[in-house]
Amino acid sequence: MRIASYKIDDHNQALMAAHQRTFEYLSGEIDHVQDIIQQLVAFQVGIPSWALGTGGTRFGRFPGGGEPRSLEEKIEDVGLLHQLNQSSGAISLHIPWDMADNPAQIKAVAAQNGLRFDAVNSNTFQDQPGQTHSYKFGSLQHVDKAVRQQAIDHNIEVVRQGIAVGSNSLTVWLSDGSCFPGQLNFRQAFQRTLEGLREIYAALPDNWKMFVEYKAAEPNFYSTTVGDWGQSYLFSSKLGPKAYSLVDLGHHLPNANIEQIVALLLMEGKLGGFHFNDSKYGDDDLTVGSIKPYQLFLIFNELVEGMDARGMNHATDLGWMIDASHNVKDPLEDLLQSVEAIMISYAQALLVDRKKLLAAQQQNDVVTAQEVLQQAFRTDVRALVAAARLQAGGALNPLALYRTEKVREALILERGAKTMATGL
Ligand code: AOS
Ligand code: ZN
Ligand code: ZN
Repeated sequence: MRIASYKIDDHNQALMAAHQRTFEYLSGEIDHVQDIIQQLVAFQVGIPSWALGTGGTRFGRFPGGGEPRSLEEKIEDVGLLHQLNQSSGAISLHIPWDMADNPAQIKAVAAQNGLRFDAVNSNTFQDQPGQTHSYKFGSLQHVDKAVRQQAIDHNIEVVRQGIAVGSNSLTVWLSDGSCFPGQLNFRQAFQRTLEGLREIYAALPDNWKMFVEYKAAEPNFYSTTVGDWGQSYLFSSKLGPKAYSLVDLGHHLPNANIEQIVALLLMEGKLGGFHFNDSKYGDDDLTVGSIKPYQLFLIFNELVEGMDARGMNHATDLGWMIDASHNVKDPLEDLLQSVEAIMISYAQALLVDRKKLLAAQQQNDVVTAQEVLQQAFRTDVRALVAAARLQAGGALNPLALYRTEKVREALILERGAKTMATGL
């Protein structure tokens, strides 16, 4: 379904006077407002295909109805989000959950919805029906060459499918590791994994990137073969210039200083992209910005500083993707909230007075340095983000319009109340 454009116009007209008031006040406080708005308009976040259905835990899943039943419907859902916020212009596919058997048609549906394809994800953490070898004891790290070969072949097939739809990056997240001390020879597991990644890397087209995603624990609870940014960095630097680390915010040990990790990976030219989400305890995959918004801002602060120092394009030089889904919200509302949180943090990071911060750092003026950061973080930039949306043709308040248009109800009518999106 699509929302008629006059409905977006009517919605915007109804909110315009209030928006203008806050926007005018805010623009009086900020330098280069128009430049910032242009940067916000250009910034697009990739939506994971697996977050369009209701998430679950190993204890249960409570699907909400109207979930997409096919890849085309997943693309249409992301198209809806993009129509509302104009900041969700990409979808990230997960193979084999999203088999694109008919790439030409899939590409056409994406184009109709104004979307491009972000990184494609491989899956060697589940056994699929009819699969020859099991991944119970890992995939690329496995002691049996035949299992490793199956995982390599799968990743190469994912690249093939990605090429067919016009993606240009592969995210490899391995659940490989061990559950108990003694189970695994760490060094050999690393070397076997590297060997497999090298074969996959060799199959990448020249303009492709490989993102090596790391994760501290789960499903393996003693060791993970790509367990932290150090291991991911080792793999990506040994692989070559097309390989990068991918930072999923929920994949660190508690209280890890993620912004420092981001700064150093960026410095080394080895930061490839993000899986945004939020967490209280572990890989909770909660709505972005719902638990630790200051951390998210500090990460964006390092990103803006580091990307500018390297002359990078904020919008295009890293993969910006969400990896969040939960079991008690309408997935589309959850994603609207996540994208909004990302845009807010990015806008706040653009407001940081860099000269003043640098001077404070040079003078060891700790108080001023903190004030500079918190001045930006405590600025309510929602009107700025809304102004960018308005300029791009989106809705001033996407969530409100989603509700008044009864989008979920319409999707339930169209697709049924008992639908189950493919994915976890
Ligand atoms: C798993 O924890 C990772 O975040 C991966 O990115 C994974 O492929 C994705 O979450 C889908 O399960
Ligand atoms: Zn992830
Ligand atoms: Zn995860």
